[in-house]
Amino acid sequence: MDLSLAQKIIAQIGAAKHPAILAHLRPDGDAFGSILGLAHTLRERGAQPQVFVEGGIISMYQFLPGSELVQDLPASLPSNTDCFIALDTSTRERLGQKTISWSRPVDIVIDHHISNPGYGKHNLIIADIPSTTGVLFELFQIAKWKITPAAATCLFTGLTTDTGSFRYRGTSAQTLHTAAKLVELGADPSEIAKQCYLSITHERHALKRLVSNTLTLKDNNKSAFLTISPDFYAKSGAKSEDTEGIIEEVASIQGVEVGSLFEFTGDGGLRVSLRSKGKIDVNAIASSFGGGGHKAAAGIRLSKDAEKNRQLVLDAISKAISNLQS
Ligand SMILES: [Mn+2]
Repeated sequence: MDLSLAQKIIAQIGAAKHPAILAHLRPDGDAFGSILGLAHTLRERGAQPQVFVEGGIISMYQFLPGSELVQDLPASLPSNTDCFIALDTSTRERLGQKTISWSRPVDIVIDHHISNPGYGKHNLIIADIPSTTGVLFELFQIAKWKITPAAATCLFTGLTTDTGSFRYRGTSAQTLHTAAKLVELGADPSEIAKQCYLSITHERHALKRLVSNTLTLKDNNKSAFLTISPDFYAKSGAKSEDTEGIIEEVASIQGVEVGSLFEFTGDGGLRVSLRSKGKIDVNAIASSFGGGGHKAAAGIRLSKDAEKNRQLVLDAISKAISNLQS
C-alpha cells in the first residue's frame, strides 16, 4: 500500500463530520460490508456518516449490524456532506443513475477492482486484496482506528462473499490473516456463513431451479452458460437481487473453465456475469465489451441487441478457450 496516499485519505476521512458513503448499484456483500464497516468505524470516532446505495438494504444483508442506516439514493447529496466516499465501485456510473447529475465530485475512492480508472480526488485501488473490506481493514490498521465487533462483522462479510468463502484465486495468506484478525475482533464466521449461504429464500431457490434448467455446455464442455429470461421473476416470485451467487453453480462444474450468466432484461438489454477458474482472464473479455471487474470474475451491461451480443460474448469465450489449447 502507498503509505503517503493512505495517510492523505485517513486525514481527509478522519476530519469529516458528515461523510457520505456510497457503494455500487445491485449491491453485494462487499458493497454493504464496506459501507457499513466504514460507517461503524467513523461513528466510533464521533462522525455522523450517511450511507446510501441504490434501492437501500436488501433482505439478505439485513442481518448486518447497522443495516437500518442504509438509505436509498437521495435526489442530491445532503448539503452538510463534507466528504464524498465511493467504495467497491469500479466506475462513477455504477454509483447509480441518480448520482450522475450530482455536481459534487467524488473525494475518495476505495476499491479493489483492477478496472477502476480512479474517478475520485484520491483513489486507493488495490487489486491484490480480494475485497474492498480488506482494503478498509488495512487502512484502519494504518490509521490505528478502533474496529468494533459490529465493524468486524461487516468487514468479514465482504471478505467471505467476495472470495467465495475463501475459495477464489486471490485468497492469500494475508487474506486469511485479515479474516483471523476480524474473528478476534468479534466477527462470527459460522453465523455470517449461515446468514450469507444457508438462508436462501424459497423465491430465490425457485429462481435458481428455473435458471439451472437453462444450462448449456459448449467448447468441449470448457464453457458453460445459464440464461435468465424476464418472465423468470414472475414465475419464481424472486427479485433481481436474488441472482447473486447463481453463477457459482455453473462455474463449479468439473472441466468448465469459463462460466457465464446471461440475463435478458425486460427493456431489451443484456447483463452478463463471467467467472473463470483462473486460466482465462474474463476481465479482458468483459473490457472488450465495455465491462470489467477482475481476472476471475467480471461483468458486462449492454443496453440493446441482447441476442446478438450474447453470441459475440460466447464467441469471445470460445476464442479464449481455443487460444488456451493451441
Ligand atoms: Mn468487491
